[in-house]
Amino acid sequence: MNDMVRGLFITLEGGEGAGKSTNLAYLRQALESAGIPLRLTREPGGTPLGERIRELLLDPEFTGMDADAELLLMFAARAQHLQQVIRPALEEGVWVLCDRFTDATYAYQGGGRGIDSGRIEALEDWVQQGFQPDITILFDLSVETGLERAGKRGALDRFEREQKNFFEQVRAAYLARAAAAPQRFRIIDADRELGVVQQQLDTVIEELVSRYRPS
Ligand code: T5A
Repeated sequence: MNDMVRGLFITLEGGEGAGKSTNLAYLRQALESAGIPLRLTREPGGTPLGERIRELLLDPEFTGMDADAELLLMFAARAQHLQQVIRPALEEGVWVLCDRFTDATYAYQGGGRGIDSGRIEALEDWVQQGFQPDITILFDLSVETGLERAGKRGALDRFEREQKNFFEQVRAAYLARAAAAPQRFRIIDADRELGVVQQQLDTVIEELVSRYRPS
């Protein structure tokens, strides 16, 4: 019998420029220092096929992409990611820290694009078969702050070129998801300066480390 302890699946979510990448490095350092075997990955992407799909999704050349095509591409990349990276790592007892996952689909394609959540649920059931993150850290911040931060990084991708109202819908959808699943979500006030954001993360890190059970 396999008595390996399954790894924890942790996702990071938030609007544009929320600080996920910046704080992924912080989380990594803290969890690895505690001796936790870790795999960092991202969506869309995380596999060679997924990264190619990501290029298509972010390319401003495809402005006006059909919303269903966008949704299906997200789940195509996700199916590959789950099969090739996420599930095998978790089964080996490795923790997976993933920059965005299906909550982003509900927020961007559901909230932002207005796709009915029932259709997203149908794809989620098909691709994930009930599989969910164990913990989701939501970096919540005002749309103004997020876009200002994202804008400082240079050329804007296809999503970052959307209107403010789109991002307001994204934020509202994320907060609604968090309110509906408080046991899974940890909300970070990401509008604050980095040191204060990381103080909030320290509480989450303590909780995560306390859940680590070496096999
Ligand atoms: N998408 C994704 C969907 O539509 N549906 C889906 O299902 C999925 C999975 C790509 C896009 O795909 C969409 C959503 C996205 O638009 P992405 O690459 O994760 O996904 O998108 P971004 O939000 O653009 O991710 P970024 O990596 O670009 O932003 P981050 O990681 O949130 O922000 P980060 O860490 O790069 O920080 C941005 C800037 O702010 C500074 C940083 O130094 C950096 O310069 N910063 C701060 N400044 C002041 N105070 C703080 N507290 C700061 N924190 C960070």
